[in-house]
Amino acid sequence: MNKLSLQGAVWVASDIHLGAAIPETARAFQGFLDQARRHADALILCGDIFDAWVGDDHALRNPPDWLAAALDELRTTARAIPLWLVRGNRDFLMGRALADALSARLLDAPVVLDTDAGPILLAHGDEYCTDDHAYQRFRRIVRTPWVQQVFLALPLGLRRAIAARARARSRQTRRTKPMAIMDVNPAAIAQALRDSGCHILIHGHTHRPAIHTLDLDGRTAQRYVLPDWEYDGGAPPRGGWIEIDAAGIRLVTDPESAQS
Ligand code: LP5
Ligand code: MN
Repeated sequence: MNKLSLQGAVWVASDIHLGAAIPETARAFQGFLDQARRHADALILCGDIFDAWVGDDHALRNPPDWLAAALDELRTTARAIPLWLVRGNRDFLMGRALADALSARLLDAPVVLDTDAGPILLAHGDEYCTDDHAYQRFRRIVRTPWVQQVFLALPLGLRRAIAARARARSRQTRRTKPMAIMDVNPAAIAQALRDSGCHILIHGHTHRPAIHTLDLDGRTAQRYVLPDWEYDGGAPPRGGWIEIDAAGIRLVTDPESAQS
């Protein structure tokens, strides 16, 4: 199991899904990054930072304006505090070239964080949605190294088309999928905690921010779910993060505070 020791105030956010048509979400996230630079000692972005990532080259060679602005903010943050990037199910193709260009570091998850609040298991969370067999099949395929190499060797335009097709298919299948199977499986969570030796888990992906208390073999454990970010959809704004320090772990879900 991967391990990382982080002292001081560690902030964690995920599921921002940065893309071309979400200016208000991008603005709120910039406000959050500014706060993190001022108040955190390290920042972990725990997956699905981007809406769909088709390879580092498209970002580094000639990024569209929205992406260039996002990369600048991330680079500014990484130069102020250590910035760790965890891959999610939308941006599992983020690579070393991107991390280096941002002065950030990739963080392979699941990972045990050794923090001032104690040991914490951290993961994006999609790996725990084990009842979603169609997704887990898709995940096994797209996480296969040779499949990724073949995909990354394709012309950028074709990669973008495949990603758009996968996004469309995902939106379509989600409409009919029972909500329950798109959440984490309790047995998978319990086993992950047992395997890690932790009694605290932080993950994102499900877009169901909450703090859950569970019994793990007679001991109390807690599962923190990170908020997703959505300021453009017309619905009530969603956003937030988790703060870890010697005083404990806090889930911040007040979207307005991301902008202050
Ligand atoms: O992402 P979201 O929140 O909508 O739903 C996820 C699961 N879906 C996915 C798919 C992603 O959205 C696709 C992102 C593409 C990134 C670029 C890489 C492109 C290919 C790389 C090849 C190496 O993660 C969804 C879960 C849901 O979370 C809740 O947990 O249910 O899972 C599914 O929808 C599973 C579907 O059955 C499979 C979806 C993709 C279908 C593949 C078609 C690819 C087109 C090929 C054309 C040649
Ligand atoms: Mn996700």
